[in-house]
Amino acid sequence: KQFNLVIKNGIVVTSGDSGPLDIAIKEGKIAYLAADIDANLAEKVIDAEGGYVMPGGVDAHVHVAQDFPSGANGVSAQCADNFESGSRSAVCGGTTTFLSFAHQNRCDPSILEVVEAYDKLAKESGSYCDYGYHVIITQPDIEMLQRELPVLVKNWGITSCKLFMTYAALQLRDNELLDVMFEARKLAITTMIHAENGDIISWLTDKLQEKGMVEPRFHAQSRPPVVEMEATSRAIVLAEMIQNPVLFVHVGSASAAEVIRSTQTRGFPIYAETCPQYLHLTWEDLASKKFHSPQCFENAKLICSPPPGPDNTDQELLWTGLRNGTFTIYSSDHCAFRYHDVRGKALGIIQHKESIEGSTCPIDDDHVHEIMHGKTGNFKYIPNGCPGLETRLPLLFNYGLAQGRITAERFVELTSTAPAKLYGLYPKKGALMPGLSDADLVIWYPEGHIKPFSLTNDHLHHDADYSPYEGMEFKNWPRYTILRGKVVWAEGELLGSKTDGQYQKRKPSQLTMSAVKTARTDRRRVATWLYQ
Ligand code: DUC
Ligand code: ZN
Ligand code: ZN
Ligand code: ZN
Repeated sequence: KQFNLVIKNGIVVTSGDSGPLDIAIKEGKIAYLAADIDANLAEKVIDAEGGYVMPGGVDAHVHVAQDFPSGANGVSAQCADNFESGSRSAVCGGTTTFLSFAHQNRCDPSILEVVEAYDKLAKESGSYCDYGYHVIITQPDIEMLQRELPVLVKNWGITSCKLFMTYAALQLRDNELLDVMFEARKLAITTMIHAENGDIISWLTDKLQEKGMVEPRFHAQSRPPVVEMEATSRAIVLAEMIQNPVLFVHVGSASAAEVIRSTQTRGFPIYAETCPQYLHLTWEDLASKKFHSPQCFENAKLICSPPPGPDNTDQELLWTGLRNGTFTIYSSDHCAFRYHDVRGKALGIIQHKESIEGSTCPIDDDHVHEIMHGKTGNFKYIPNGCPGLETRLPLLFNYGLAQGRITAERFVELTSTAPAKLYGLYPKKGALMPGLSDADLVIWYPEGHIKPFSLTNDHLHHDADYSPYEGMEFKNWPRYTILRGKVVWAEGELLGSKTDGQYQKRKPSQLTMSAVKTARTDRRRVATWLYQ
C-alpha cells in the first residue's frame, strides 16, 4: 500500500491554519495532506470523527533522572521520574518530544562528562518518546566553556543552557552570567534563565525562620513577585549588553511578564515560558484551600519555584501573555518529587527534625508514611517542583482552548511549533510538512465524546504519588498519540514501548539569533564593541 497510516475526518490544526483535512503517513513521516484521502491506500486508518489533529506536544522543560542539592546538609533530592516513567507519562498526555536537563554540579569540572553520564541514564532506562538535553551550568570556568561548548553543539546538538540566579548551590553572580552569555553567543547557544534574586530569598527565608514561619505555605512569602521581577530586569540588562538571546523559563509573576513585555515592545527580542502551575495555582492553594489546614504539610505538594502568584489577578495577566505573544512557549517544568519519599518532599520534615535535634534522623522509607501525618516541616528543606508532563496539554486544552481563552492555532504554537523552533527541532518537530516533519501527532476526542471526569493520580502514568491538579474536571484528553507513525497511546491504552524514543540532535535556535542581529537597541545600554 501507498501509506502506512491515514487519519481521516479530523480538524487538522497547525500554528498557522486549521481545516478539515486527512493526513497520510509513510515511513514515520508526514507524507501528504488533502481534503479526502482514499482509505484504501493505507494499511491502517484512524477515524478522528471530527476531533482536533495536531502536531505532537514538544515539552521543552522537563526534569527526569536528576538529583538536586537540597537543604544545608548536602543531602540531595531525587526526581520521582526517570526517562522511562517520565516519557511514559508524556505520551499518555499527547507529548511526543521532551527536552530535559543534564545538570552540572559545582564539583563537576566537565560539562561534557555530565552529558555523557546523563545520556547513559537515558540509554539504560529507555524512553517512550523522543528526547533531547539542555545543560545546566553551575561552574562556568571560561577555559572549559571554550573547549567544551563547541563539542556540545557539534557532537550532541545541544544548543541551549540553563543558568540560575538563585539557590546557593547553583546561583551565578552577574559576572559569571556574563561569562556564559558571552561564550554562548559565539555559538548561537540559547541561554535559559531561572530569574529569582537568590540573595533576597535567603534574606527573607532567615527572617521567616526567626519568626517561626516555617510551614510549607510560607515558601511563597520568601519569594514575593518582586524577587522574580528584579532578577528578570537584571538578566535583561546583561543579555542586552552581550546581545545574547535569552529565554526566561517558568515565568510565574505578572510583574516579571510585564518587564518582559515592555522589553519586547522596545525592540530587544527576548523569549519567555510559562507553565501550568502559574495558570492554575495561587498562594491560597498553598495555604491549603486544597488540603486540610493551613498548617498541613501536604501543602508541600504544591511547592515550586518561582511560586505561583498571590491570586487570580496574576493568573489572568498570564493568560493574556499567552494570547498576546509575551510568552513564546508553554512547558510543564515537570519536576516531580514523591510526597512519601525520604528523597522527595519528606526531606522537609526529616531535615527540619535534624536541624532541631542536631543529629541524623534515622528515618527510612518504611517510617516516612507514619511521620508525615500530623507533622509539620520546614519549607526551606522541601525540594521545589511539581509533576506536570502528562497534564500539560490537557490543562491548556480544557481550560484554555475549550474555554475560548486561546485559539486552536495558538494552542499548537505554544505547545509544539514555537518550542520546536526555539530549540532547533523545526520542522522535523512542531510542524506537519510533507516529507520534512516526523509523523508525531496528538488526536483529541470530538466535543462531548467522553464523560467529564475528575482527575485522580491513578489516571496518570508518572512515578509521582500525587498531582497538583487532582480534583480538577476534564472534558477532553488526548485520544491518540502517534510517534513517528506508530500509535503509542489509544483511548486510554499505552501501546508504545520504552525502545520507541530517539535522541534528537538539535540545530541552533530558529528564533533567536536572527532576531538578535536585527534588534533595535539603545546604544547607551549595549557594549557594541564587544561583538564587532
Ligand atoms: N527550577 C526549575 O526549573 N524546576 C524546578 C525547580 C527550579 O527551581
Ligand atoms: Zn528553574
Ligand atoms: Zn525546571
Ligand atoms: Zn501518607
